[in-house]
Amino acid sequence: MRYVIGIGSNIGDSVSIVRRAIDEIEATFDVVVDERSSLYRTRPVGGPEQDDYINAVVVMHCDRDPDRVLAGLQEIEYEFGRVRNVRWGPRTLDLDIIAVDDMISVDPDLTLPHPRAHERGFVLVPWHEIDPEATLPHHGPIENLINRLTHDAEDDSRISSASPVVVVAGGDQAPGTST
Ligand code: A4P
Ligand code: MG
Repeated sequence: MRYVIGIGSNIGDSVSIVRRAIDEIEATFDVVVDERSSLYRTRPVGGPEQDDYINAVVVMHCDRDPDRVLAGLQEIEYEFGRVRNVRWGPRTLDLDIIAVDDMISVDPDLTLPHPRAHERGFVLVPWHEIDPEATLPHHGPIENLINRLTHDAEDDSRISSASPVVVVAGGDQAPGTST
């Protein structure tokens, strides 16, 4: 199965946390990720006033069932000290399953595709970087979804996450600063 995983952090050294989380994903599921996006600095969407996020998306192939993958991701979140309290509040690490092949699920414990992915630049833009042809079940090509976000964003906070600042292109390069 092909998994698209969204990664976010806005507490602590988020650039390092996101990179280490990708290493943990590879170790936990005994895979090498097929693709990893750049790291993006994005404005927070929803929730209380909080710091900018670092977001990234990875694609991996894994034989495990989605509920087992979700459990593994939640263990990694806890290893990084994630505490769940405020909905959409700040977090050291958030790992979401964005899509698994073309699977559709309405189970609240694991909704596929992720119920808000189609309207979130901080998911769509990094995903598009590594898979420009991707489509989201129910919603169509992610390229169209991004164009729609950008188009609607004249006075909408989503513009900042639809046009994020690329922080790091991967590797050992020091993070750049946002403009
Ligand atoms: N769950 C259901 N479907 C899924 C899925 N596809 N992937 C359930 C992962 N989890 C899924 O998640 C709550 C419950 O969702 C879990 O128990 C799981 O069984 P959570 O991670 O505990 O809580 P959360 O992340 O606070 O809630 P939620 O609704 O997942 O938040 P979102 O929608 O992920 O938003 N702004 C920027 N710029 N960047 C961000 O990364 N993230 C959020 C969180 C808000 N604003 C942001 C960002
Ligand atoms: Mg989450």
